[in-house]
Amino acid sequence: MQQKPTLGVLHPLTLVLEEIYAIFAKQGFSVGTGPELEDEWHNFDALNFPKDHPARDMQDTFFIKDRPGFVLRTHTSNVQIRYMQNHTAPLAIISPGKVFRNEATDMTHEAQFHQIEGLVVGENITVAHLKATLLNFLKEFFGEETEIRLRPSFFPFVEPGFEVDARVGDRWLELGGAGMVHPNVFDAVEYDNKKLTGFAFGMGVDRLANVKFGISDVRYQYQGDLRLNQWPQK
Ligand code: YSA
Repeated sequence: MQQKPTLGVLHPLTLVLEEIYAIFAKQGFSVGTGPELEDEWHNFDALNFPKDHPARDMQDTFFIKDRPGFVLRTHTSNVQIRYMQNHTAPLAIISPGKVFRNEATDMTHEAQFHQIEGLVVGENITVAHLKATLLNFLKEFFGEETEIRLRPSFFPFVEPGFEVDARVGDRWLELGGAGMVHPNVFDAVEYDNKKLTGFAFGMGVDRLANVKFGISDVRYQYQGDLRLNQWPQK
């Protein structure tokens, strides 16, 4: 007798990314992509990280021995630069992808993980648009009762900059960073920083997936354990 094959299921990260695309598509966002092996100019310089500035250490970079000047991208913010170099404003994009950091791993940190970047540029774009966009996304993703909190923070490529927290159930979760695009970033891509303003954000997709599926450890996402699709485990 022929045995019926067991069908596979989609990985939690795939499911979460598909949901994220669908939510942002409704708000008019396109999807941009960029390379994982990136030159330092796109990963750092154009994003207003001064050379030898300690901010470059914030991200525990993997430098490439055989390709001087190249790194494994430490964030998806490199796509902001690549997209603006090839498109005129107004624009609204999200950009998902793998990023890499040479850091000690624990239940909330992996050396390879996923981020989703967002960038909106136009005339008269304000922090209010940033907050409304994030709140709208998080309410659709986690539920109508979700609240959002922006805490002052520093990223070289935004001013002002924020940490983004969401209250899901009775827990406040740290989801990522955000802010208003720094005028030096517009200079780097030859955008008119007198006329244009914009906001950007970057969130950790693995942490979004873990909260959504009740997965307790970010490292489980990459271990090929088929029990992952049965979370939350009883
Ligand atoms: C900030 C401002 C902007 O205008 C645009 C983007 C950003 C985010 C910035 N590029 C960045 O990477 N910030 S971050 O280092 O704080 O990482 C963002 C999120 O990625 C974190 O909040 C967390 O959810 C996730 N993350 C960071 N390191 C991680 C990780 N997830 C898993 N493993 C790690 N090692």
